[in-house]
Amino acid sequence: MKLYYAPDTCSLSPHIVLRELTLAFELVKVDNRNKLTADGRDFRLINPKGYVAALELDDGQILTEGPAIVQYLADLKPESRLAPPAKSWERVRLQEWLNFITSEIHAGSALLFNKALPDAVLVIFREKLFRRFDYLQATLAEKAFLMGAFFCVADAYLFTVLGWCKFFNIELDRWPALVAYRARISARPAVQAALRAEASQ
Ligand SMILES: N[C@@H](CCC(=O)N[C@@H](CS)C(=O)NCC(=O)O)C(=O)O
Repeated sequence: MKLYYAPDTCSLSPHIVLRELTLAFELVKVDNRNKLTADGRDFRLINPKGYVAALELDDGQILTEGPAIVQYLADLKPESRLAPPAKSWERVRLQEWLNFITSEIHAGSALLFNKALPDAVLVIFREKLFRRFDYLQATLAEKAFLMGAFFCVADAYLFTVLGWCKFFNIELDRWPALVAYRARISARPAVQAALRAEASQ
């Protein structure tokens, strides 16, 4: 498998999952500005959507969309318990979290990268995001990870998108459970390895 990624982006989530599962994979860096891969190919020919993450399977198929990729990966090694079994009620709960993260936190944060937006609009988006953080604070004050006691693929995703707060000068201290949650996940060897690998390429 090959993971097409760009540093400091949402592709860190499937990257962490690949390492948590100890699956064999190759990392291919993408320059998101010129849409070229590190080996000089046009990334839009690999993923016509033009964004990371994209996972190339050994049979050549390309899978996109972070929530789909991480579930596909977790199902390759169900014994890892990174996702509850398909068709279980718990799996629906996982999908509820993945959808919340992708539509409310990931998409909500991505807007803040837009330098063309006037400050008054950014304030509105920030406040909306903060209400989502309030909800996460209440949830994670009660449990170590989103699904309870065990780390799951949604935690890799939430960890990734919360990491962007540093780019927006958002201090997470206002949500102490989120600070503790990030620290807990950051200490995982697979997470450290993913961050090191992305920094060194
Ligand atoms: N819906 C996609 C969104 C992926 C996405 O937003 N990728 C960003 C990085 S976090 C990107 O590569 N943006 C570059 C672009 O859109 O040109 C997913 O959830 O995987």
